[in-house]
Amino acid sequence: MIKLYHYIHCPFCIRVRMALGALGKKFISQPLDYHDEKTPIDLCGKKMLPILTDNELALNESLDIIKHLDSESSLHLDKLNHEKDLNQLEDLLSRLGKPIHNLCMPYWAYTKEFTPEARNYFIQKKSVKRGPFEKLIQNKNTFLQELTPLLKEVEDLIKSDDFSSFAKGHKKEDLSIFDIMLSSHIWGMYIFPEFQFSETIHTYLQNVKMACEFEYHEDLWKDSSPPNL
Ligand SMILES: N[C@@H](CCC(=O)N[C@@H](CS)C(=O)NCC(=O)O)C(=O)O
Repeated sequence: MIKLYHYIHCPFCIRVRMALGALGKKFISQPLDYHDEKTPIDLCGKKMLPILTDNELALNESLDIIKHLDSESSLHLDKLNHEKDLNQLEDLLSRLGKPIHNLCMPYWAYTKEFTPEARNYFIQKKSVKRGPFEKLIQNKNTFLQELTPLLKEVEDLIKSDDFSSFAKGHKKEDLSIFDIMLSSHIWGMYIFPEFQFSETIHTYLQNVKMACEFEYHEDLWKDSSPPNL
């Protein structure tokens, strides 16, 4: 059976989990400890997830994985060939990434996903680029202010005619790779205390969730052990 190695919080991993759900593919879900360098390096030569294994094959780019899974292009993968639209989406995702990751990383780090060892590794690694996590929390209002106009762009994109047919009628057959790329990238904000998406974005995300049978945290609660804080 195909197996997905992933980090629960990682937007690129969520992309693949959403695609697997939308395609109705059964898979072995393997959340990985963030400090485990050996497993991804043994599989693909570098420490980067998601990784999907399928018999002898090990793939580690989210879009390559989805192309491999969706050979019939049910997720309208032809959209990836429209360079202008793809560049526009990827540019927005990268601008969203900075405030979302600055806001969410300190909270992701204290979910059950992270053992104390994994948390130390994560905080140390991510602080190099972003600065100390306590400063990220102290500066949260700055990042929330940065995020507001970007989420307005997301809302405009969702409402625009050419980006998503799914957003209009929430028909599963209209769900595309663009819906998955956008949703997986902003999903993490659900963890940020007291943050609320606009009604338009929340409704869109919840419909994507349904179409993808996506459950963000379920892997962490398969057994009854308490959070490893
Ligand atoms: N282009 C890759 C990006 C994947 C990626 O950036 N993964 C991050 C997690 S969000 C990672 O594995 N980072 C390893 C690390 O920071 O140690 C994809 O689309 O799959």
